Amino acid sequence: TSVRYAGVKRGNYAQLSEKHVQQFERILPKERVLTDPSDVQSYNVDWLRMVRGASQVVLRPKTTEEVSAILQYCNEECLAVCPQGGNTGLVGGSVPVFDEVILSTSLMNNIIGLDELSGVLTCQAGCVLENLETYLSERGFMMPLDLGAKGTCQIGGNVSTNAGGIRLIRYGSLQGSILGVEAVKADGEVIDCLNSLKKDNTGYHLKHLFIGSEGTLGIVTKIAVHCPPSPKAVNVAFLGLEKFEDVLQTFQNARRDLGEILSSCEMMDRLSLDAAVTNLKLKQPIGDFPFYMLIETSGSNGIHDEEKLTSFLDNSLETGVVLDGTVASEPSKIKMFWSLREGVTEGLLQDGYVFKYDISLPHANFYSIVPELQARLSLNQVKRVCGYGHVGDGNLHLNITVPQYDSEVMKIVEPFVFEWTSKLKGSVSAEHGIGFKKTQYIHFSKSQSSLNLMTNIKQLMDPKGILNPYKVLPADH
Ligand code: FAD
Ligand code: 2HG
Ligand code: ZN
Repeated sequence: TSVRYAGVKRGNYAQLSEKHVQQFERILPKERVLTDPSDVQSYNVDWLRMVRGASQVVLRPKTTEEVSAILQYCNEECLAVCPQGGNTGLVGGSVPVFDEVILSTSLMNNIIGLDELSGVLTCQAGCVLENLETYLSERGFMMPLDLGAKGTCQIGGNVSTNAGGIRLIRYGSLQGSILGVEAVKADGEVIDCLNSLKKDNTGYHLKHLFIGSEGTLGIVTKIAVHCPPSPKAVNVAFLGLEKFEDVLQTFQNARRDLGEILSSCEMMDRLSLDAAVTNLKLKQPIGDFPFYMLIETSGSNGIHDEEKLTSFLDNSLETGVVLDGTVASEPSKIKMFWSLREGVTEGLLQDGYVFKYDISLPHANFYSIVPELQARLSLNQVKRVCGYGHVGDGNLHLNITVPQYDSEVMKIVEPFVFEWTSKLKGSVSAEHGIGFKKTQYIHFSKSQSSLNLMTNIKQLMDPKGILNPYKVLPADH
Protein backbone atom coordinates (compact mmCIF):
# COMPACT_ATOMS: atom_id res chain seq x y z
CA THR A 1 0.00 0.00 0.00
CA SER A 2 2.91 2.31 0.59
CA VAL A 3 4.31 2.44 -2.97
CA ARG A 4 2.33 4.66 -5.31
CA TYR A 5 5.09 5.80 -7.63
CA ALA A 6 7.78 3.36 -8.73
CA GLY A 7 10.73 3.60 -6.36
CA VAL A 8 9.11 6.09 -3.98
CA LYS A 9 8.17 4.72 -0.59
CA ARG A 10 6.02 6.42 2.00
CA GLY A 11 8.19 7.76 4.80
CA ASN A 12 7.68 6.62 8.35
CA TYR A 13 5.16 9.37 9.18
CA ALA A 14 2.08 9.12 11.34
CA GLN A 15 -1.25 8.32 9.70
CA LEU A 16 -3.92 10.98 10.07
CA SER A 17 -6.38 10.08 12.81
CA GLU A 18 -9.51 11.57 14.33
CA LYS A 19 -7.37 12.89 17.20
CA HIS A 20 -5.29 14.93 14.73
CA VAL A 21 -8.35 16.39 13.04
CA GLN A 22 -9.76 17.39 16.43
CA GLN A 23 -6.53 19.19 17.31
CA PHE A 24 -6.55 20.98 13.92
CA GLU A 25 -10.10 22.06 14.73
CA ARG A 26 -8.81 23.57 17.96
CA ILE A 27 -6.13 25.52 16.11
CA LEU A 28 -8.43 26.65 13.28
CA PRO A 29 -12.17 27.28 13.05
CA LYS A 30 -13.84 24.07 11.90
CA GLU A 31 -14.76 25.41 8.49
CA ARG A 32 -11.09 25.92 7.69
CA VAL A 33 -10.28 22.24 8.24
CA LEU A 34 -11.46 20.41 5.11
CA THR A 35 -11.94 16.66 5.41
CA ASP A 36 -14.86 15.98 3.10
CA PRO A 37 -13.29 14.05 0.16
CA SER A 38 -15.16 16.21 -2.35
CA ASP A 39 -13.61 19.35 -0.80
CA VAL A 40 -10.14 17.82 -0.56
CA GLN A 41 -10.01 16.30 -4.05
CA SER A 42 -8.95 19.32 -6.09
CA TYR A 43 -6.05 20.04 -3.70
CA ASN A 44 -4.67 16.55 -4.40
CA VAL A 45 -4.27 17.08 -8.16
CA ASP A 46 -1.74 19.36 -9.84
CA TRP A 47 -2.45 21.91 -12.59
CA LEU A 48 -1.17 19.59 -15.31
CA ARG A 49 -3.35 16.77 -13.89
CA MET A 50 -0.31 14.50 -13.99
CA VAL A 51 0.34 13.86 -10.32
CA ARG A 52 -2.19 13.01 -7.67
CA GLY A 53 -1.89 12.70 -3.91
CA ALA A 54 -4.14 10.97 -1.40
CA SER A 55 -4.36 13.55 1.38
CA GLN A 56 -7.40 13.45 3.62
CA VAL A 57 -7.15 16.93 5.07
CA VAL A 58 -6.63 20.50 3.92
CA LEU A 59 -5.82 23.22 6.45
CA ARG A 60 -6.53 26.84 5.58
CA PRO A 61 -4.76 29.15 8.05
CA LYS A 62 -5.07 32.93 7.87
CA THR A 63 -2.19 34.01 10.11
CA THR A 64 1.45 33.24 10.78
CA GLU A 65 0.48 32.17 14.32
CA GLU A 66 -1.92 29.58 12.94
CA VAL A 67 0.75 28.23 10.55
CA SER A 68 3.17 28.07 13.46
CA ALA A 69 0.71 26.16 15.68
CA ILE A 70 -0.09 23.72 12.86
CA LEU A 71 3.57 22.98 12.12
CA GLN A 72 4.50 22.66 15.78
CA TYR A 73 1.77 20.06 16.22
CA CYS A 74 2.57 18.20 12.97
CA ASN A 75 6.23 18.08 13.94
CA GLU A 76 5.42 16.69 17.38
CA GLU A 77 3.10 14.10 15.87
CA CYS A 78 5.39 13.38 12.92
CA LEU A 79 2.72 14.22 10.35
CA ALA A 80 4.08 15.15 6.91
CA VAL A 81 2.93 18.47 5.43
CA CYS A 82 2.63 19.66 1.83
CA PRO A 83 2.51 23.47 1.49
CA GLN A 84 0.30 24.65 -1.33
CA GLY A 85 -0.15 28.09 -2.88
CA GLY A 86 -2.01 28.54 -6.15
CA ASN A 87 -1.20 24.97 -7.21
CA THR A 88 0.08 26.08 -10.62
CA GLY A 89 3.52 24.49 -10.19
CA LEU A 90 4.64 22.37 -13.14
CA VAL A 91 6.89 19.83 -11.38
CA GLY A 92 4.47 18.14 -8.99
CA GLY A 93 5.77 19.96 -5.90
CA SER A 94 2.48 21.45 -4.75
CA VAL A 95 0.44 18.29 -4.23
CA PRO A 96 1.05 15.47 -1.75
CA VAL A 97 2.69 12.27 -2.94
CA PHE A 98 0.95 10.08 -0.35
CA ASP A 99 -1.28 11.32 2.47
CA GLU A 100 0.56 14.46 3.58
CA VAL A 101 -1.50 17.15 5.31
CA ILE A 102 -2.12 19.95 2.81
CA LEU A 103 -1.49 23.43 4.17
CA SER A 104 -3.08 25.88 1.76
CA THR A 105 -2.09 29.55 1.96
CA SER A 106 -5.07 30.77 -0.09
CA LEU A 107 -6.65 32.64 2.83
CA MET A 108 -3.41 34.38 3.78
CA ASN A 109 -4.17 37.11 1.30
CA ASN A 110 -3.75 40.38 3.18
CA ILE A 111 -1.79 43.19 1.63
CA ILE A 112 0.04 44.80 4.54
CA GLY A 113 1.15 47.95 2.78
CA LEU A 114 3.16 49.79 0.17
CA ASP A 115 5.88 52.28 1.00
CA GLU A 116 5.52 54.69 -1.88
CA LEU A 117 8.92 56.25 -1.26
CA SER A 118 10.91 53.05 -1.50
CA GLY A 119 8.44 51.03 -3.61
CA VAL A 120 8.48 48.18 -1.10
CA LEU A 121 5.28 46.12 -0.92
CA THR A 122 4.69 43.94 2.13
CA CYS A 123 2.03 41.24 2.05
CA GLN A 124 1.03 37.78 3.15
CA ALA A 125 2.18 34.80 1.12
CA GLY A 126 -1.24 33.84 -0.23
CA CYS A 127 -1.82 37.02 -2.25
CA VAL A 128 -2.52 36.16 -5.88
CA LEU A 129 0.10 37.71 -8.16
CA GLU A 130 -2.45 39.46 -10.38
CA ASN A 131 -4.19 41.02 -7.37
CA LEU A 132 -0.87 42.46 -6.23
CA GLU A 133 -0.31 43.79 -9.75
CA THR A 134 -3.74 45.49 -9.69
CA TYR A 135 -3.16 46.96 -6.20
CA LEU A 136 0.21 48.31 -7.29
CA SER A 137 -0.92 49.69 -10.64
CA GLU A 138 -3.56 51.78 -8.85
CA ARG A 139 -0.67 53.36 -6.93
CA GLY A 140 1.75 53.83 -9.80
CA PHE A 141 3.86 50.71 -9.25
CA MET A 142 4.20 47.21 -10.73
CA MET A 143 5.41 43.76 -9.67
CA PRO A 144 8.93 42.92 -10.83
CA LEU A 145 7.68 39.56 -12.12
CA ASP A 146 4.96 38.39 -14.49
CA LEU A 147 4.00 34.92 -15.65
CA GLY A 148 1.15 33.19 -17.45
CA ALA A 149 -0.22 31.75 -14.20
CA LYS A 150 -0.61 35.24 -12.62
CA GLY A 151 -4.38 34.91 -12.17
CA THR A 152 -3.92 31.90 -9.86
CA CYS A 153 -0.35 31.65 -8.56
CA GLN A 154 0.46 33.26 -5.22
CA ILE A 155 3.45 35.35 -4.25
CA GLY A 156 4.43 32.74 -1.62
CA GLY A 157 4.48 30.09 -4.35
CA ASN A 158 6.45 32.43 -6.59
CA VAL A 159 9.00 32.99 -3.85
CA SER A 160 9.17 29.31 -2.93
CA THR A 161 9.86 28.37 -6.57
CA ASN A 162 11.94 31.49 -7.30
CA ALA A 163 9.68 31.91 -10.33
CA GLY A 164 11.17 33.53 -13.42
CA GLY A 165 8.75 34.58 -16.14
CA ILE A 166 8.69 37.23 -18.81
CA ARG A 167 10.08 40.24 -16.95
CA LEU A 168 13.20 38.63 -15.54
CA ILE A 169 15.36 40.02 -18.33
CA ARG A 170 14.63 43.52 -17.05
CA TYR A 171 14.07 43.20 -13.29
CA GLY A 172 16.22 40.18 -12.51
CA SER A 173 15.48 37.10 -10.42
CA LEU A 174 13.26 37.23 -7.34
CA GLN A 175 16.40 36.60 -5.32
CA GLY A 176 17.17 40.26 -5.95
CA SER A 177 13.69 41.77 -5.68
CA ILE A 178 12.54 39.96 -2.55
CA LEU A 179 13.97 42.06 0.24
CA GLY A 180 12.48 40.18 3.14
CA VAL A 181 10.71 36.97 4.06
CA GLU A 182 8.90 35.74 7.15
CA ALA A 183 8.76 31.96 7.30
CA VAL A 184 7.81 29.22 9.72
CA LYS A 185 10.23 26.35 10.30
CA ALA A 186 9.14 22.73 10.55
CA ASP A 187 9.04 22.93 14.36
CA GLY A 188 6.78 25.98 14.29
CA GLU A 189 9.44 28.60 15.00
CA VAL A 190 8.80 31.85 13.14
CA ILE A 191 11.89 33.15 11.36
CA ASP A 192 11.58 36.89 10.94
CA CYS A 193 13.71 38.07 8.01
CA LEU A 194 11.02 40.49 6.91
CA ASN A 195 13.42 43.28 6.08
CA SER A 196 12.47 45.98 3.67
CA LEU A 197 15.98 47.29 3.15
CA LYS A 198 17.80 47.17 -0.16
CA LYS A 199 21.09 46.77 1.60
CA ASP A 200 21.72 44.57 4.63
CA ASN A 201 24.90 42.56 4.95
CA THR A 202 24.50 41.60 8.58
CA GLY A 203 25.52 37.99 8.40
CA TYR A 204 24.11 35.15 6.34
CA HIS A 205 21.33 36.06 3.87
CA LEU A 206 18.82 33.70 5.44
CA LYS A 207 15.92 34.74 3.19
CA HIS A 208 17.64 32.77 0.42
CA LEU A 209 16.99 29.56 2.33
CA PHE A 210 13.31 30.11 1.57
CA ILE A 211 13.53 31.61 -1.93
CA GLY A 212 13.42 28.64 -4.31
CA SER A 213 13.43 25.85 -1.70
CA GLU A 214 9.92 24.73 -2.73
CA GLY A 215 8.48 24.37 0.75
CA THR A 216 11.13 21.93 1.99
CA LEU A 217 12.77 24.25 4.55
CA GLY A 218 9.86 26.31 5.82
CA ILE A 219 6.51 27.83 4.99
CA VAL A 220 6.74 31.39 3.71
CA THR A 221 4.10 33.51 5.46
CA LYS A 222 4.99 37.11 4.53
CA ILE A 223 7.20 38.81 1.99
CA ALA A 224 8.57 42.27 1.23
CA VAL A 225 9.22 42.90 -2.45
CA HIS A 226 10.90 45.81 -4.17
CA CYS A 227 8.56 47.13 -6.90
CA PRO A 228 9.50 49.36 -9.83
CA PRO A 229 7.27 52.31 -10.81
CA SER A 230 4.74 51.57 -13.58
CA PRO A 231 6.10 52.45 -16.99
CA LYS A 232 4.47 55.42 -18.75
CA ALA A 233 4.75 53.74 -22.13
CA VAL A 234 4.65 50.06 -23.13
CA ASN A 235 5.03 48.67 -26.64
CA VAL A 236 5.09 45.09 -27.80
CA ALA A 237 6.39 43.94 -31.18
CA PHE A 238 5.26 40.57 -32.55
CA LEU A 239 7.82 39.42 -35.12
CA GLY A 240 8.10 36.59 -37.67
CA LEU A 241 11.52 35.14 -38.51
CA GLU A 242 12.99 32.57 -40.88
CA LYS A 243 15.58 30.76 -38.76
CA PHE A 244 16.88 30.50 -35.21
CA GLU A 245 20.12 32.38 -35.98
CA ASP A 246 17.88 35.34 -36.83
CA VAL A 247 16.21 35.04 -33.42
CA LEU A 248 19.61 35.29 -31.76
CA GLN A 249 20.61 38.20 -33.99
CA THR A 250 17.36 39.99 -33.15
CA PHE A 251 17.93 39.43 -29.43
CA GLN A 252 21.40 40.98 -29.74
CA ASN A 253 20.07 43.89 -31.79
CA ALA A 254 17.26 44.46 -29.29
CA ARG A 255 19.69 44.59 -26.39
CA ARG A 256 21.92 47.01 -28.24
CA ASP A 257 19.28 49.24 -29.89
CA LEU A 258 16.59 49.24 -27.20
CA GLY A 259 18.97 49.23 -24.25
CA GLU A 260 17.38 50.09 -20.92
CA ILE A 261 13.78 50.05 -22.23
CA LEU A 262 13.85 46.36 -23.26
CA SER A 263 11.53 44.60 -20.80
CA SER A 264 10.90 41.23 -22.45
CA CYS A 265 12.47 39.09 -25.15
CA GLU A 266 10.55 35.89 -25.81
CA MET A 267 10.54 33.36 -28.67
CA MET A 268 8.21 30.65 -29.94
CA ASP A 269 8.63 28.27 -32.82
CA ARG A 270 5.74 27.74 -35.22
CA LEU A 271 4.46 24.59 -33.51
CA SER A 272 4.40 26.34 -30.12
CA LEU A 273 2.36 29.25 -31.42
CA ASP A 274 0.15 26.76 -33.25
CA ALA A 275 -0.68 25.06 -29.91
CA ALA A 276 -2.17 28.35 -28.68
CA VAL A 277 -3.76 29.36 -31.99
CA THR A 278 -5.30 26.02 -32.98
CA ASN A 279 -6.08 24.45 -29.59
CA LEU A 280 -7.27 27.62 -27.86
CA LYS A 281 -8.73 29.21 -31.00
CA LEU A 282 -6.74 32.43 -30.69
CA LYS A 283 -6.10 34.82 -33.54
CA GLN A 284 -2.64 34.87 -35.07
CA PRO A 285 -1.51 38.49 -35.62
CA ILE A 286 0.89 37.82 -38.54
CA GLY A 287 1.30 35.06 -41.14
CA ASP A 288 3.09 31.71 -40.77
CA PHE A 289 6.80 31.81 -40.00
CA PRO A 290 9.21 29.21 -38.58
CA PHE A 291 9.91 31.45 -35.56
CA TYR A 292 8.19 34.25 -33.69
CA MET A 293 9.43 36.74 -31.15
CA LEU A 294 7.72 39.06 -28.70
CA ILE A 295 9.78 42.07 -27.82
CA GLU A 296 8.44 44.43 -25.19
CA THR A 297 9.70 47.87 -24.29
CA SER A 298 8.68 49.81 -21.17
CA GLY A 299 9.89 53.27 -20.36
CA SER A 300 9.13 56.68 -19.02
CA ASN A 301 8.86 58.58 -22.30
CA GLY A 302 6.64 57.24 -25.09
CA ILE A 303 8.14 59.35 -27.85
CA HIS A 304 11.66 58.29 -26.98
CA ASP A 305 10.63 54.61 -26.78
CA GLU A 306 8.76 54.67 -30.10
CA GLU A 307 11.70 56.29 -31.81
CA LYS A 308 14.01 53.56 -30.56
CA LEU A 309 11.59 50.75 -31.39
CA THR A 310 10.85 52.08 -34.88
CA SER A 311 14.51 52.36 -35.72
CA PHE A 312 15.17 48.85 -34.34
CA LEU A 313 12.28 47.43 -36.40
CA ASP A 314 13.18 49.32 -39.58
CA ASN A 315 16.70 47.98 -39.30
CA SER A 316 15.56 44.44 -38.63
CA LEU A 317 13.21 44.45 -41.62
CA GLU A 318 15.65 46.17 -43.98
CA THR A 319 18.42 43.70 -43.26
CA GLY A 320 15.98 40.80 -43.61
CA VAL A 321 16.71 39.44 -40.12
CA VAL A 322 13.02 39.86 -39.37
CA LEU A 323 10.54 38.99 -42.13
CA ASP A 324 7.38 40.59 -40.79
CA GLY A 325 6.17 42.32 -37.67
CA THR A 326 3.41 44.29 -36.00
CA VAL A 327 3.50 46.58 -32.97
CA ALA A 328 0.91 47.12 -30.25
CA SER A 329 0.74 50.11 -27.91
CA GLU A 330 -2.90 49.87 -26.75
CA PRO A 331 -3.41 47.71 -23.65
CA SER A 332 -6.02 45.44 -25.30
CA LYS A 333 -3.77 44.60 -28.24
CA ILE A 334 -0.75 44.13 -25.97
CA LYS A 335 -2.84 41.72 -23.90
CA MET A 336 -3.85 39.84 -27.05
CA PHE A 337 -0.20 39.40 -28.08
CA TRP A 338 0.75 38.16 -24.63
CA SER A 339 -2.21 35.77 -24.47
CA LEU A 340 -0.70 33.94 -27.46
CA ARG A 341 2.62 33.50 -25.68
CA GLU A 342 1.03 32.74 -22.31
CA GLY A 343 -1.49 30.33 -23.82
CA VAL A 344 1.09 27.89 -25.16
CA THR A 345 1.24 25.78 -21.96
CA GLU A 346 -2.53 25.35 -21.85
CA GLY A 347 -2.71 24.78 -25.61
CA LEU A 348 -0.11 22.00 -25.41
CA LEU A 349 -2.07 20.27 -22.67
CA GLN A 350 -4.96 19.84 -25.10
CA ASP A 351 -2.77 17.66 -27.34
CA GLY A 352 -2.93 14.94 -24.67
CA TYR A 353 0.07 14.04 -22.51
CA VAL A 354 3.00 16.49 -22.34
CA PHE A 355 6.67 15.72 -21.69
CA LYS A 356 7.81 19.07 -20.34
CA TYR A 357 11.41 20.29 -19.97
CA ASP A 358 12.53 23.66 -18.66
CA ILE A 359 16.21 24.03 -19.38
CA SER A 360 18.89 26.72 -19.32
CA LEU A 361 21.34 26.51 -22.21
CA PRO A 362 24.07 28.72 -23.62
CA HIS A 363 22.55 30.97 -26.29
CA ALA A 364 24.56 29.42 -29.12
CA ASN A 365 22.98 26.00 -28.35
CA PHE A 366 19.60 27.27 -27.21
CA TYR A 367 17.39 25.70 -29.88
CA SER A 368 19.41 22.84 -31.40
CA ILE A 369 17.89 20.18 -29.12
CA VAL A 370 14.47 20.77 -30.73
CA PRO A 371 15.42 19.68 -34.30
CA GLU A 372 17.60 16.95 -32.77
CA LEU A 373 14.58 15.49 -30.96
CA GLN A 374 12.31 16.03 -33.95
CA ALA A 375 14.74 13.82 -35.90
CA ARG A 376 14.84 11.16 -33.16
CA LEU A 377 11.07 11.00 -32.80
CA SER A 378 8.84 10.24 -35.74
CA LEU A 379 5.52 11.93 -36.25
CA ASN A 380 3.63 8.67 -35.77
CA GLN A 381 5.12 8.51 -32.28
CA VAL A 382 4.40 12.07 -31.20
CA LYS A 383 2.04 14.93 -31.99
CA ARG A 384 4.43 17.79 -31.49
CA VAL A 385 8.04 18.54 -30.55
CA CYS A 386 8.36 22.26 -29.94
CA GLY A 387 10.48 24.86 -28.23
CA TYR A 388 9.70 28.31 -26.88
CA GLY A 389 10.62 30.45 -23.95
CA HIS A 390 12.66 33.19 -22.42
CA VAL A 391 15.36 33.41 -25.07
CA GLY A 392 16.75 36.61 -23.57
CA ASP A 393 17.53 34.67 -20.38
CA GLY A 394 18.74 31.49 -22.10
CA ASN A 395 15.73 29.49 -20.84
CA LEU A 396 14.15 27.05 -23.30
CA HIS A 397 10.79 25.35 -22.73
CA LEU A 398 11.05 22.09 -24.64
CA ASN A 399 7.72 20.29 -24.91
CA ILE A 400 6.83 16.99 -26.54
CA THR A 401 3.17 16.07 -26.81
CA VAL A 402 1.62 12.65 -27.39
CA PRO A 403 -2.04 11.57 -27.44
CA GLN A 404 -1.36 9.57 -24.26
CA TYR A 405 1.61 8.63 -22.10
CA ASP A 406 4.04 6.52 -24.15
CA SER A 407 6.99 4.72 -22.52
CA GLU A 408 8.75 4.29 -25.90
CA VAL A 409 8.83 8.05 -26.39
CA MET A 410 9.98 8.44 -22.80
CA LYS A 411 12.96 6.15 -23.44
CA ILE A 412 14.05 8.22 -26.43
CA VAL A 413 13.69 11.52 -24.60
CA GLU A 414 15.07 10.68 -21.14
CA PRO A 415 17.80 10.71 -19.99
CA PHE A 416 18.87 12.13 -23.38
CA VAL A 417 17.55 15.65 -22.67
CA PHE A 418 19.29 15.77 -19.29
CA GLU A 419 22.58 14.44 -20.64
CA TRP A 420 22.50 16.95 -23.49
CA THR A 421 21.84 19.79 -21.06
CA SER A 422 24.50 18.66 -18.63
CA LYS A 423 27.11 18.29 -21.38
CA LEU A 424 26.50 21.92 -22.32
CA LYS A 425 26.74 22.92 -18.65
CA GLY A 426 23.10 23.99 -18.70
CA SER A 427 20.47 23.58 -15.99
CA VAL A 428 17.86 20.80 -15.94
CA SER A 429 15.47 23.18 -14.24
CA ALA A 430 15.78 26.81 -15.22
CA GLU A 431 12.74 28.22 -13.40
CA HIS A 432 10.09 25.60 -12.53
CA GLY A 433 12.09 23.89 -9.78
CA ILE A 434 12.67 20.21 -8.99
CA GLY A 435 9.44 19.39 -7.15
CA PHE A 436 8.50 15.71 -7.19
CA LYS A 437 9.10 15.03 -10.86
CA LYS A 438 12.74 15.99 -11.29
CA THR A 439 14.44 14.76 -8.11
CA GLN A 440 16.32 11.96 -9.82
CA TYR A 441 17.78 14.37 -12.38
CA ILE A 442 19.03 17.04 -9.97
CA HIS A 443 22.57 15.57 -10.08
CA PHE A 444 22.81 16.56 -13.75
CA SER A 445 23.01 20.16 -12.54
CA LYS A 446 24.27 19.90 -8.94
CA SER A 447 27.58 18.53 -7.76
CA GLN A 448 27.75 15.84 -5.08
CA SER A 449 29.22 18.32 -2.61
CA SER A 450 26.36 20.77 -3.22
CA LEU A 451 23.82 17.99 -2.76
CA ASN A 452 25.50 17.02 0.50
CA LEU A 453 25.26 20.57 1.80
CA MET A 454 21.60 20.74 0.77
CA THR A 455 20.97 17.55 2.74
CA ASN A 456 22.74 18.97 5.79
CA ILE A 457 20.68 22.16 5.66
CA LYS A 458 17.47 20.14 5.35
CA GLN A 459 18.51 17.99 8.30
CA LEU A 460 19.24 21.08 10.41
CA MET A 461 16.02 22.90 9.59
CA ASP A 462 13.62 19.97 9.42
CA PRO A 463 15.17 17.02 11.29
CA LYS A 464 12.05 14.86 11.06
CA GLY A 465 11.65 15.62 7.36
CA ILE A 466 7.99 16.60 7.67
CA LEU A 467 8.08 19.49 5.17
CA ASN A 468 7.22 18.54 1.59
CA PRO A 469 8.84 15.09 1.71
CA TYR A 470 9.80 13.30 -1.56
CA LYS A 471 10.44 16.71 -3.15
CA VAL A 472 13.62 18.48 -4.32
CA LEU A 473 16.20 16.19 -2.66
CA PRO A 474 16.76 12.84 -4.39
CA ALA A 475 15.47 9.81 -2.48
CA ASP A 476 18.96 8.38 -1.83
CA HIS A 477 20.00 11.55 -0.02
P1 FAD B 1 2.26 26.10 -5.95
O1 FAD B 1 2.15 25.46 -7.27
O2 FAD B 1 1.12 25.96 -5.03
O3 FAD B 1 3.56 25.54 -5.20
C1 FAD B 1 4.82 25.49 -5.83
C2 FAD B 1 5.86 24.96 -4.83
O4 FAD B 1 6.06 25.89 -3.79
C3 FAD B 1 5.45 23.68 -4.14
O5 FAD B 1 6.60 22.93 -3.88
C4 FAD B 1 4.82 24.15 -2.84
O6 FAD B 1 4.93 23.18 -1.83
C5 FAD B 1 5.66 25.37 -2.52
N1 FAD B 1 4.93 26.45 -1.85
C6 FAD B 1 3.86 27.15 -2.29
N2 FAD B 1 3.55 28.14 -1.42
C7 FAD B 1 4.45 28.06 -0.41
C8 FAD B 1 4.68 28.80 0.77
N3 FAD B 1 3.94 29.85 1.12
N4 FAD B 1 5.72 28.44 1.57
C9 FAD B 1 6.51 27.39 1.24
N5 FAD B 1 6.33 26.65 0.14
C10 FAD B 1 5.32 26.99 -0.68
N6 FAD B 1 6.94 29.44 -13.61
C11 FAD B 1 7.97 30.27 -13.90
O7 FAD B 1 8.97 30.28 -13.20
N7 FAD B 1 7.91 31.11 -14.99
C12 FAD B 1 6.84 31.14 -15.82
O8 FAD B 1 6.85 31.87 -16.80
C13 FAD B 1 5.74 30.29 -15.53
N8 FAD B 1 4.64 30.30 -16.29
C14 FAD B 1 3.61 29.46 -16.01
C15 FAD B 1 2.48 29.50 -16.82
C16 FAD B 1 1.41 28.66 -16.57
C17 FAD B 1 0.20 28.72 -17.47
C18 FAD B 1 1.48 27.75 -15.47
C19 FAD B 1 0.34 26.83 -15.16
C20 FAD B 1 2.59 27.73 -14.65
C21 FAD B 1 3.67 28.57 -14.91
N9 FAD B 1 4.81 28.57 -14.09
C22 FAD B 1 5.85 29.42 -14.40
C23 FAD B 1 4.92 27.67 -12.94
C24 FAD B 1 4.24 28.19 -11.65
O9 FAD B 1 3.22 29.09 -11.96
C25 FAD B 1 5.24 28.86 -10.74
O10 FAD B 1 6.12 27.89 -10.26
C26 FAD B 1 4.60 29.59 -9.55
O11 FAD B 1 5.60 30.34 -8.90
C27 FAD B 1 3.93 28.67 -8.56
O12 FAD B 1 3.14 29.44 -7.65
P2 FAD B 1 1.90 28.78 -6.88
O13 FAD B 1 1.38 29.75 -5.91
O14 FAD B 1 0.93 28.21 -7.85
O15 FAD B 1 2.66 27.62 -6.08
C1 2HG C 1 6.15 29.73 -19.69
O1 2HG C 1 7.16 30.44 -19.80
C2 2HG C 1 6.05 28.81 -18.51
O2 2HG C 1 5.20 29.83 -20.46
C3 2HG C 1 5.55 27.42 -18.86
O3 2HG C 1 7.23 28.76 -17.80
C4 2HG C 1 6.47 26.66 -19.77
O4 2HG C 1 4.78 25.02 -20.09
C5 2HG C 1 5.95 25.30 -20.22
O5 2HG C 1 6.77 24.50 -20.73
ZN1 ZN D 1 8.72 30.08 -18.52
